[in-house]
Amino acid sequence: MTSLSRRSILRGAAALGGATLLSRPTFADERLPVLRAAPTSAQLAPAGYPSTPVWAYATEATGTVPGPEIRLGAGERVRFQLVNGLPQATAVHWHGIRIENAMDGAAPLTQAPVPPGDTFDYDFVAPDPGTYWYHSHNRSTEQVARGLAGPLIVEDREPWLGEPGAATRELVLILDDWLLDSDARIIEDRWDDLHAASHGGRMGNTVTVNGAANPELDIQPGERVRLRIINTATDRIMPLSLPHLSPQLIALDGHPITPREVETLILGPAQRADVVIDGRVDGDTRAGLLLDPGNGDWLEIASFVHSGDSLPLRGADVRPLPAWGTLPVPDLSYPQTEMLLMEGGAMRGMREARFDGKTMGFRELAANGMVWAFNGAASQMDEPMFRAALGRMVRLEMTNRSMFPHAIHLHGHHFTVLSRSGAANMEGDVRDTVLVGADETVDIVFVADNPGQWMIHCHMLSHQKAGMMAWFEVA
Ligand SMILES: [Cu+2]
Repeated sequence: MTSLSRRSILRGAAALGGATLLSRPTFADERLPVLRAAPTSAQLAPAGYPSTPVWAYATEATGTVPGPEIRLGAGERVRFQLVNGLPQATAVHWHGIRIENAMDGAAPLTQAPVPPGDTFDYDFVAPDPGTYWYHSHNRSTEQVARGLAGPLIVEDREPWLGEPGAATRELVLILDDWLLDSDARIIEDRWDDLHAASHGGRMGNTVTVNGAANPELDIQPGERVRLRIINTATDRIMPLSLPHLSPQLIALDGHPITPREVETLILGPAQRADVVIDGRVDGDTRAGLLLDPGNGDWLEIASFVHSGDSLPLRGADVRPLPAWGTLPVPDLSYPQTEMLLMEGGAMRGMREARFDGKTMGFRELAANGMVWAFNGAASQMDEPMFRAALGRMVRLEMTNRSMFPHAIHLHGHHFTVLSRSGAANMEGDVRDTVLVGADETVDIVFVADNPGQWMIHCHMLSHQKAGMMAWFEVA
């Protein structure tokens, strides 16, 4: 009975040109674990302040900020039924996962937004180990700012924790930025703030680590710990520092790198860094995770409290993470070259851009909520920025002709950063989101090996909403 009805469903899908054919049929009686998005509250501000009404993900009865940790092995499936308990339509994007297009959650490009009370089944393979996250990808300026984000951890392919030179323990640190009033309520009247959007975006006034203001984290003297740091803020670029903890960078955006010492680390919105730290053995009992809010003051946003027996120091050489082994190596000899020109924003602006099928001047664009453009078009969603044949090597030259940095994110792919303003990036870092500074040009290259329609946008979500959004097609 089931197989018969399945077969007729498949036949029906084939008659429609396969458009509705899922890569893996879902049985009607198969219940996926639920991931519910709904309003709740969370104690974000320090003790003494009221709790904050938020929107949160839940796999248990009550939602949490950040959302529950999803953890699985490389090559395993992520399977959830999204249940929308919000007063708005929503969708979940699985950031950095080289996912099948229909599961990307990039509403409205890859799926219709899920209306309040409705559901959507997500079922996909997470092929690559690393530190990822999931978040709302519909009205995301508002929905991510209200709390809809959580960690997605794909474990190392081979054992790493506990091996010689590796860490013995790991901590996931979700860094977020909230705009709160004096009663610790989210300030709700600035979702359409064009002034913020034309500058650095909707900046908060409270930075949390794992949903708390300046939490204390235990560490043993001499203990080597792997931090999986995720910037889930809508707009805040986070310069970070870990003084006295000998930080060494081991992965960026989930992708392993040759371990290297870091003084400061800059994480744009959506970027991740895996950092190994060594607990201090100098007798001091505290060390901090510091953030520069933009004025050169380094504020403590979490503290490491040392207690327990001293452990023998693990030595300066940090064991590299096991390689992915799954990403095609770009062949640079014959690339398809594409351009991405970023224009707009305060202090430079743009004379005109296309929007909604028309060429508009700056004032008319602003009246439509648009203050940024990619290649002379604001929020161009009718047609792709470029098309690439499946398997083609694409070189994308991204030029930022504005006064603000942008965090450019490609969906469905990771890319190698070739150069910044002509200077070769010797480290050859592979990322899914890259910061392009004011007046900077960043050259990236990737193999377009994942078929479908993929968004490319600024991950400063105020900028995305105000024009920095497009897509490319791999077919
Ligand atoms: Cu931007």
